[in-house]
Amino acid sequence: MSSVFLALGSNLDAPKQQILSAIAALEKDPRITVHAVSSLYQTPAMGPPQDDYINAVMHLSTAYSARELLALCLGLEKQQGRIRIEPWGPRCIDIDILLYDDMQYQEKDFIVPHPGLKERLFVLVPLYEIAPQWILPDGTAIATVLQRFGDEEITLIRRILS
Ligand code: PH2
Ligand code: MG
Ligand code: MG
Repeated sequence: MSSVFLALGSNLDAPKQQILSAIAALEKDPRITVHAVSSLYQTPAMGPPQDDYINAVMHLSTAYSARELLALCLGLEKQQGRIRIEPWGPRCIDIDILLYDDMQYQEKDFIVPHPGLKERLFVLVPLYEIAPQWILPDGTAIATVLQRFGDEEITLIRRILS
């Protein structure tokens, strides 16, 4: 079994419901055991001007390989009606693999850990909530990464539902 953290994000078509549906679908999968789900956070959009996002992070164990899990996540996005228009544009659901064990993998279509992990407070804050002691594959603690950000920025990541 592998230990995985996923990031979920939505800012279209009832974002809160989109996140909860994706979590429910993952919980139902017989090859996935969910250990923890963060609170839901309302976060300012990174990228072109658009509505705020709802973001969350979950921790699970799975028998799926990283590639299998990626395919599953993309399938769930499709099932929930995601249409890819612009790279950083609004989306009804985005499910990203943040960490897969201590894997460090870099291909054109798939990079683990997620390349934005250390720069995105909308990922770091929920990740820290459920895994405050976690060490990233490069040896950095999540807590240390978070310390680089100011309190003002961090307060923009608003917990809305625990
Ligand atoms: N996802 C993006 C682009 N910008 N901004 C926030 N706040 N949350 C996201 O999940 C997000 C984003 C592309 O994946
Ligand atoms: Mg994605
Ligand atoms: Mg993403």
